[in-house]
Amino acid sequence: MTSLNGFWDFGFVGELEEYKGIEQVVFNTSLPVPGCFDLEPGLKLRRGIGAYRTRVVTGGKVTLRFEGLGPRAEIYWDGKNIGSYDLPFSNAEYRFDAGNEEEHTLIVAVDNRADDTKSSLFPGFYDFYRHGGIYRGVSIERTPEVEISYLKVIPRDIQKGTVEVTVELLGNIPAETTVEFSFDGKNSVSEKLVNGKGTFTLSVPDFKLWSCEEPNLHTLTSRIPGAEKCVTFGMRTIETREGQFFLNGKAVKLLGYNRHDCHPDFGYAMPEMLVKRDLEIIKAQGCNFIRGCHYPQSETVLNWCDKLGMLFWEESLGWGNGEENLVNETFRSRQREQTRLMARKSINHPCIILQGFMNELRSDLEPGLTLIRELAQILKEEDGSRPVTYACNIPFDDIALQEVDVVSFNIYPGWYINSQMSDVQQFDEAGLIKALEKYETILERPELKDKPFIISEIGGAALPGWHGDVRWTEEYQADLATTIFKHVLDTPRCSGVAIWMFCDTRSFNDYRIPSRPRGFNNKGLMDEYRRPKMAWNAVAKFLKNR
Ligand code: ADA
Repeated sequence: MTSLNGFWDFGFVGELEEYKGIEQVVFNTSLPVPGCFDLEPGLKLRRGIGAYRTRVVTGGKVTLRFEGLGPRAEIYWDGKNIGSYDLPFSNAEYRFDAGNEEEHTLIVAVDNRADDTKSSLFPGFYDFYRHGGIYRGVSIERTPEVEISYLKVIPRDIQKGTVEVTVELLGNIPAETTVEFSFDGKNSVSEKLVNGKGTFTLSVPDFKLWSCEEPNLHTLTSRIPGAEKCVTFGMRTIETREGQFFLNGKAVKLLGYNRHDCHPDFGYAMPEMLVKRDLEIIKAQGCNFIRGCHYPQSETVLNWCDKLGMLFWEESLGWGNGEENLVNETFRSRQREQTRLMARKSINHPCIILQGFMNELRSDLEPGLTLIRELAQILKEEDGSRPVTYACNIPFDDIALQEVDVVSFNIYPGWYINSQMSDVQQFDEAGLIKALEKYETILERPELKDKPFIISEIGGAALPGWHGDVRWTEEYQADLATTIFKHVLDTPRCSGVAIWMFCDTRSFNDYRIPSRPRGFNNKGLMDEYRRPKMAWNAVAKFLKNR
């Protein structure tokens, strides 16, 4: 596999010009890949086609891989269109004949203009910025005759140290193939694949459990003649019963934040050092949980969560999708495709203890209910070892909570009016608790009573440096956040919280501007440069002293 990361030629056609096709682009500069072109000087927050070009020496059958880009792109090889990319943030593969062994030209024309068609997964109005760029790594490899395309490891018995391993081959598949496995580079065992597939129960020698405190990892290497694949995994189990989560058989409460994998200077092309630092400061505060809002995550994020022992909720891309999307068959099939891709790419990460989809979809409507069923079914087919959920913002009207394993509510008492509190200006602790208890009555329904409940979003904004005792001040946010953590810890029926949110995040600067001062969603307990607001320090103190 050859990484194509590095400097690519770049040309831009702004949205005020008519875009006539890739031939029109003048490649007059260079930009880094991964990167977001609309954060470059001169192009900051501009909309249009950003075309990236590189040269690759290869030939014959190849596989080109993207770890994630957005919002959409057309891909050209030697001037010929070899595919479209329309699942923002998803990993994608393009298999094609590269031609003769020589230098070829690869162009990725990223389009960050608004696509407000009903089938779009990333339309104009989401509350996080639609950056244009190649967010994550790109690589290419010659496609072997037969390859190990999938290797899944599901921990089954953490007393005995057994895992269920599934292997899939792709290419010119023989009727029978011998596959050799080794854990941590030793102790080989052989098994037989029939028609390129097989599932086996294997024992991990000298295994150590993965937990938040001791995140031990193992590797599994699989080999067939001419191909090899190695994955990292952790020995841990995650179960839901009696309204709680059990990690390795022990009840665990999830305490943490929603985090956008985003930065004002890098967009979604987050440098690894910053990712690691974010996770470390969340952990150092005393938290154990992150909801990766609102799209499939990078390997960088998930690898570091594995390494640091951070529990993670991964979800497919969605934001408040209404009936117009939910009845659109292309939208639905894109959701299904993205959800399946996400489950398969992330299958071996021990950090993922919850899988979700479609933040705040209209779960009060029949097409919402049927899509929830379909997506939950896909996650169960691909995995089955992790609980499934979705973040619901209409708890009293929702008709689909029974379809998933975990009940998750996005609720904003103390911030948005209509959130079971009147329009408070000064912090009202008793009112907040009363409002939370009202939501919690929903959990008394018989069909929900054994499901864990988490508050998947809650919080309020503070403008950094704005002080006083009313809404929008750092003091108000600090009181709100500490009261919420306290309530979650004091309430056995509540199995966790992801505060909205870790740090301020760029949002749309058009018609959302009245509620998004500075062009940012300001509900972070840190600002966008990860400088703590009062609430961050107040929560840290509270969690240390509990
Ligand atoms: C929602 C949504 C978030 C964010 C938040 C807010 O519930 O899921 O993405 O927009 O509200 O800040 O209003």
